[in-house]
Amino acid sequence: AHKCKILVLGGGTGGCTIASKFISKLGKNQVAIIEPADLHYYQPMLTMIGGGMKELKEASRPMSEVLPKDAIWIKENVSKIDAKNNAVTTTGGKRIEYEFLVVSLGLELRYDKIPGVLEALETPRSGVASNYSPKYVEQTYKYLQDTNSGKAIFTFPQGPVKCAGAPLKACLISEDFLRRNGKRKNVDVIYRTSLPVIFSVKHYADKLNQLCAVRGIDVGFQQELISVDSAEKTATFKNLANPQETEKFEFSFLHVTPPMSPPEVLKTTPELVDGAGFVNVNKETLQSQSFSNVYGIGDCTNLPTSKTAAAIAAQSGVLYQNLLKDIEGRSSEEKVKYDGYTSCPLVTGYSSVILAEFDYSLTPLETFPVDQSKEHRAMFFMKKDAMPFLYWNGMLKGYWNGPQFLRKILHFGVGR
Ligand code: FAD
Ligand code: UQ1
Repeated sequence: AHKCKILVLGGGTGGCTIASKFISKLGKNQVAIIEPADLHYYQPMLTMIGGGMKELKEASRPMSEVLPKDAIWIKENVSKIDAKNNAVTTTGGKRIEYEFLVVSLGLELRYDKIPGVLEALETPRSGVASNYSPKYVEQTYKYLQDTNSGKAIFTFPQGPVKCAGAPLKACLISEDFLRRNGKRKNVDVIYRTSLPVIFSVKHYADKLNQLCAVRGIDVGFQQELISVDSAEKTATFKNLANPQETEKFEFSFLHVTPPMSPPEVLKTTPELVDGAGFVNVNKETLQSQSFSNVYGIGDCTNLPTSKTAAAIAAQSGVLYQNLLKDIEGRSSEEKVKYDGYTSCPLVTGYSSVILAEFDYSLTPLETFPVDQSKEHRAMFFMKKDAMPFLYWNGMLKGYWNGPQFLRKILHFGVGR
């Protein structure tokens, strides 16, 4: 069996960020990462690719160039986590023992849960696309260009999703595209969400509802996509408030946000997860509720905040401090606390963003001294041009813990 000090499961946003921080602190070979993928995707760019503002090749880099050079990269899938014995098994049959474990396995996309969706995504010229997967994101812009009439429909599934603003961003960008290309009057733009609200934070929800009304977007709540027929080009929705009631649309264009679930492999350790299968962590310290040498970060955890890379930036600073205390035998010291900070740059078109930022209390926690619930042009360029740079060169290298320090400077120490 291999032995390592810190073992990180997953080399995505959370895993890579944490691995970099500990490699900088502890040095060569003190961290091992299990990650099977060849490419690391900057997922927030997928929204921009769907709108034709970026190309797919800009969103990924080879995993080998992204993971910290001094870490041990095990290019395999985790097949079992044996937390009671401080060991993890890979699909290739390796057994790796650890002193400390960080779980950052992300979310699984479950297009398969809605009958007809996978088939439609795979059928040429189906008009069905999805920004959530690098495999289907290029279809969004392509099919959007092909749409000249009929209905363009955007969905939001039941259950947890990452970047809960992304389904609406897809809708707003597409609507702007159709408008700018003189096709808007011939296309109905329809947004159907399983949620009872457009956004979880009222401060932003009010503005978003207003925006949709002004732009003539037909918004429907508690409407879940339950099937797609790619031959007929129809999508059927269930009214969650009255489950016998369904509504069937013929579409020209359909953007699907898939249901998502925590990785299957987590189920191999029932003690590690909550009832829904998410890594069960203390919401302030990020330490596992069951194993004191295990931490969780990002989308695979049950942290009750919106699942974003921005949230992970803030989480990574907290996790690092707290785990370092454990490693250095300072476990009795008071732990640092995560406040639930998360951010979602709501791209509302080709030149504007509403920059939502909030915490566990669902009240705004804004960095900039302007009303961020309004559309801003500068925020659009921050999202499009500054964020990717910050992600690759700052965050993944372990140097970005979120904008908290900036907020404090810009607010002169006054307010939250
Ligand atoms: P991931 O980055 O998904 O990493 C999980 C890793 O685990 C993957 O590399 C995977 O290969 C690996 N893995 C899975 N199973 C196994 C296994 N069995 N063994 C080993 N490894 C495994 N966030 C923002 O902050 N702002 C945005 O504007 C934004 N927009 C988004 C738009 C879209 C369309 C999407 C999809 C996401 C967006 N996000 C945004 C969310 C953000 O990208 C995620 O929250 C973040 O990347 C999650 O990081 P993670 O480390 O938890 O998971
Ligand atoms: C952020 O920190 C982050 O992580 C790198 C993102 O993911 C890409 C974001 O989208 C945003 C908005 C932030 C927050 C940063 C600032 C400067 C408000």
